[in-house]
Amino acid sequence: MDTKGKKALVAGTGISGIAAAELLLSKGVDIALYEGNTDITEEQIRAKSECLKDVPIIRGDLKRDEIEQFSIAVLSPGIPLDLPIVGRMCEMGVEIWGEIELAYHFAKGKVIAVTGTNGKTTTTALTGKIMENYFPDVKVVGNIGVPYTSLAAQTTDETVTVAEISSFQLETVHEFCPQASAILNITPDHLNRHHTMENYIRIKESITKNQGEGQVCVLNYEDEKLRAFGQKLSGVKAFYFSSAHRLETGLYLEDGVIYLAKDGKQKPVIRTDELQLLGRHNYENVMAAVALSLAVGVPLPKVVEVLRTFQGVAHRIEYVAEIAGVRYYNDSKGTNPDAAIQGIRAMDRPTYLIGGGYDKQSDYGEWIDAFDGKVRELVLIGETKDKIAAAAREKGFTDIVMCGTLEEAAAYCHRQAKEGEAVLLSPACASWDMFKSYEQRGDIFKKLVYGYGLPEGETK
Ligand code: UMA
Repeated sequence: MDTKGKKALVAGTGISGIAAAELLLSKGVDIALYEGNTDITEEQIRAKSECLKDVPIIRGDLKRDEIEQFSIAVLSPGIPLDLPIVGRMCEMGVEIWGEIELAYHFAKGKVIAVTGTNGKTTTTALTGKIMENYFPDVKVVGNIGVPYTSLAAQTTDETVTVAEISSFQLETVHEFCPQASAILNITPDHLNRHHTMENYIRIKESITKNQGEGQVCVLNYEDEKLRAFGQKLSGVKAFYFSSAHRLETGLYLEDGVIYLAKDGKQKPVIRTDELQLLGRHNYENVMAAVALSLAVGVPLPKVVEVLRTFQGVAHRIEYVAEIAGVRYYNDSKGTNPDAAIQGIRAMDRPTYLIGGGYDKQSDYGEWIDAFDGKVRELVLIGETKDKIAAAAREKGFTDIVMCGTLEEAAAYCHRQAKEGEAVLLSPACASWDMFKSYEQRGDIFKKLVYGYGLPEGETK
């Protein structure tokens, strides 16, 4: 694929669309911007970047005579491929690129790519920190919140780029080829966009599609689909990690110690009580990050130095404050039932659980099973609140409270929770029905909690 002499349409004016537009303009490519949401004005779009001053902007529908001028369309991850305008562009022979593909096309150096339903952000952030401890130039990009296109032009042959890649982003990659990739786990998520689990799995596994000899794909041995997938891989080498089985070759967890095994010989890497991260899912993230780091040549002692100090990421089972003996946790990144299961599992006290949000057509049964007697009351908000309440009642859980807003839900929990209990925001749903992002939802929750008063001497 080549961008020379072609006119490109950048679809979506969120952070990835704007970064893609800036990259294309800096490479001398003629572009126009498309925004489907007509509530967003031209002025608002232009205000996002100085270089958009003279760029044509199309809003709302995209007609055939408008499409004619473009040979490439760069889609933001939030734009589904089954949208009528995308179908129209495909029919008219427009090449569809994703923002990740565009960045990769212009980027240099080595790429490490992390996907999976849950744990991507923690694994990407930790891998990034390990890389920074060894390589001189490291970029951490992708779904984690920094568009790859925003940094692609700054990369050199010496750069190591660690990219968190979502299924939305994988749908539109063509030549993207990481030196080392990881698929952490695959459980139901985003089924309203990908329609079937088979399709979702196929998209996640496509992270390896251009990988070959000398490259590595790190896989979770405890995920049966991924275990089988690794056995089918050819060219690219599968490297497994396991939190439940001793492996002949790979990384595994046994009796609170992470081991590196090669040809049946074991070497302890670190004890889990030396880590700042908690929970089995996090030990899996740690093993994936170690495997990725070894795959690109970081010496084990340089890896372990970072493992000892890494504190985790915001919005993922994040401790907010303890007020009057009640501990508040923000797990706004628990955007699907499986992630929220990790959230409630991590609680070691009776918990007021705030859930609900944007409807991704998830099944909430297993999440409710994971309450395991720990949930005092389930406080529901958002588009899915009735659906979750019905699922909970079906499972015999009836301590349910309905609230109109996050403010109302947090205030209710604050009034009810007693010393020794916890309040956890872990919605099991995306945020898009009421908030711009899960970050915004988590930040608002933290602000509300801080508003209840911090104990003497404690700072935010
Ligand atoms: N838009 C349309 N038509 C549509 C859909 C969207 O025109 O049908 C427009 C919107 O009106 C808006 C723009 O597209 O103007 C938004 O684009 P976007 O949704 O792709 O959002 P960005 O701000 O570009 O952020 C994207 C990712 N968003 C999504 O995947 C939904 C961010 O992931 C990512 O951090 C960022 O690129 C940088 O790479 C967020 C996310 O929620 C965190 N990801 C999902 C998840 O983690 O579950 C996959």
